[in-house]
Amino acid sequence: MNTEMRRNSIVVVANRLPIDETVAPDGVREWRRSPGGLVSALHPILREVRATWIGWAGGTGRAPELPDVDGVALRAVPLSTKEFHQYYEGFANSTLWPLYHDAVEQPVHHRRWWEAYQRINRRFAEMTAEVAEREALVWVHDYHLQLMPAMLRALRPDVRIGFFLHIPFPPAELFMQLPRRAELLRGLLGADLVGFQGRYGAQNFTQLANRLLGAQSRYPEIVFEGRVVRTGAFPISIDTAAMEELASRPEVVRRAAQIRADLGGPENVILGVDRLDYTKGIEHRLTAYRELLADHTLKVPNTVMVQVAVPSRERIEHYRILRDRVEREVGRINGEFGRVGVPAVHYLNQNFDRAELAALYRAADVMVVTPLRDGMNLVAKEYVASRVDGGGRLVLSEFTGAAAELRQAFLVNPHDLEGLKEGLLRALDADPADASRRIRAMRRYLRAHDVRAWARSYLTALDDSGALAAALNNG
Ligand code: ADQ
Repeated sequence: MNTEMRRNSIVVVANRLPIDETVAPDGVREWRRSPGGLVSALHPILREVRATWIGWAGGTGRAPELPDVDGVALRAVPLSTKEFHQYYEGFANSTLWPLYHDAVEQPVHHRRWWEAYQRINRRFAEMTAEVAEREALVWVHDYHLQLMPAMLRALRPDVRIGFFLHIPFPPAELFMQLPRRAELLRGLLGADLVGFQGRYGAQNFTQLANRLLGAQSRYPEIVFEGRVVRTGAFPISIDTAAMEELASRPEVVRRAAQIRADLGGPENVILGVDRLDYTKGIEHRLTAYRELLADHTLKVPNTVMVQVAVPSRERIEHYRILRDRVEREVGRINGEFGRVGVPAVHYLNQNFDRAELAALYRAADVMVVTPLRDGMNLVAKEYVASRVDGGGRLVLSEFTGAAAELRQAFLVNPHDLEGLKEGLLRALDADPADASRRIRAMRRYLRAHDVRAWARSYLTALDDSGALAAALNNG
């Protein structure tokens, strides 16, 4: 098979398939493409080639047979209830997730979890080996599947393997805490290209390969077991044009006005939108807001805050504790500073559709994004792109990947409570002309650096034949 042919076939491997099972009111079950996320990012690319997506469909027990989604074949990997607990909630989300996010919560280690992680990675590798065409491109995503590249290489040395990590890759001091650190690193080094959100991650990885495995490395290349492994920074982005289009719709503009009216027509609306996760710094921003109310710098009902927190991973202890703490803080703020009919914080623990999110973004004078550590943070990018009116101000934590790109945001260190309060006030008090100049500059940046540009740059680096890049440029 010639090179031109082989690059016309791609396998995407991610823990989750890009679909959700929905149950209609009449009880009929059907699979729908998940909104947003990777699948929209990859859609324009997957359309041009023969594509298969391998991942978990969400339930436990037997894997369902799935229909193609927009021309992409889907293959479900089964997980038992025990495997879900040990591999997904356990090793992925209670060991790796906290450790890779600066250990802001204590990582939990269990040997059983590691065994399950190995077993599930092998299952993903075997299914990929079975479906990948000869010399296909395989693109593996995220921390759930770090052992998979090397396992796949052993089974299918002909395929070209890319890995992309969506979350931060930690510095050596933290990574070295992992009991099975060398194996994890060897797993990743099975790839031809290991991509990170930022340069720090790529450099941490390169140094560790050298220190732990004695690999010869000169950034961005690592020579390991006689092969060259490339690494690099590929900051992910959003579908900027789609966000702009959505935010410009008359019904979204009307809805944004309605939201402001429902909030009592305040002068300032401060907004937070996050998955309910302890890395997102939700409590830090609530505390900053409470103190600004307490010293009368801000007043209800002139200023109100809306905090949207999507429930996530609620069976894990850390998450349950966080939810209680956030709810207690919201209750405290409302108890002290709310008025009858006018809460100081509107707390919404729900999922919203894209149009409602866009309306919230457009209704907010100030968006506060304060993670203690975040690989990228797409919410910050979505907010900026939705401000087609040139309004809005973004307060952004320095510890997000997005901060390296959205330089015109009001950057803050969320650990520094005084600094966070000051950042909020700087944003609220900014001269409208200055605020609008900042938003416009960031919007320009996001137009040039959208999710398609991200996927194209990653796949161009992965595909040594150049054939895929040519197809993408024509497409
Ligand atoms: P996440 O930690 O999930 O992603 P983020 O990048 O902010 O964080 O993405 C969250 C997504 O969920 C956004 O697209 C947002 O619109 C959506 N969302 C948030 N609240 C919602 C709600 N109430 N209803 C519906 N949708 C909601 C991980 C990493 C990030 C990295 C991404 C992509 O932790 O650092 O940016 O992957 O690589």
